[in-house]
Amino acid sequence: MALRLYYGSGSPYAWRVWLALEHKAIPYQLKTVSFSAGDLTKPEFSALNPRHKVPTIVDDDFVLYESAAIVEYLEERYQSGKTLFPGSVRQRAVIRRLVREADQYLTHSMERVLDQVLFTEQDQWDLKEIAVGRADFLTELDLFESYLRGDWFGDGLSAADLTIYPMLALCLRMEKKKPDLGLTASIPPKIRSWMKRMQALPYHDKTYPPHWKANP
Ligand SMILES: N[C@@H](CCC(=O)N[C@@H](CS)C(=O)NCC(=O)O)C(=O)O
Repeated sequence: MALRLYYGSGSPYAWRVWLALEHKAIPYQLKTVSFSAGDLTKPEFSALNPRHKVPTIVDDDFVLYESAAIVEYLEERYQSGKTLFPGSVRQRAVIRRLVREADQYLTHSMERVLDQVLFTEQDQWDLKEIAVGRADFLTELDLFESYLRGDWFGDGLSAADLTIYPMLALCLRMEKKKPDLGLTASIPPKIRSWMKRMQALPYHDKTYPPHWKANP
């Protein structure tokens, strides 16, 4: 049976895994869950992931959650398609470091803004919290800009790119709800060009969050 990916539209973590499956040309079945319908707390899903989060994969009888761990698993388990960790031992270590940095620091700043703009009623937005999160996020972007020396974050397209891109795309998407966030205008130049390369990937449009496609 094909590997199953439990996916939620708009989740940058689930998008990362979907991109990884496409990059490695691994056959998969996409099981889209609905956050609003409470699918993640239903018994069938809770039995797979006690944290009630996507992404979660089921590969034969093996269940795994946490996007970074899933991506590492896919790399080791499947030799198909292209590698997600190109380069030497040291270059691969840097890719892992970048994934950790994105998950730890970039995500933290992103979530400060996200919790307000996407998950709080507009009349209750804490504008100071948004401003602090936004400033942190831009500081992080500058650091990531300095990491980008060639076309990709690693020695070739890697797990680092597939981790960072969905996070940035989600941040820019927040401007739909709060246009004066001014994030798009503040993206540093190398990251701006890199985002265009990501958008040109053959599987970018296929994996673009369906509800964003429906409401561009
Ligand atoms: N550290 C986790 C984060 C996963 C996560 O937070 N997923 C969110 C969607 S972006 C989720 O499923 N949230 C549902 C909930 O918390 O109820 C990973 O990397 O997979």
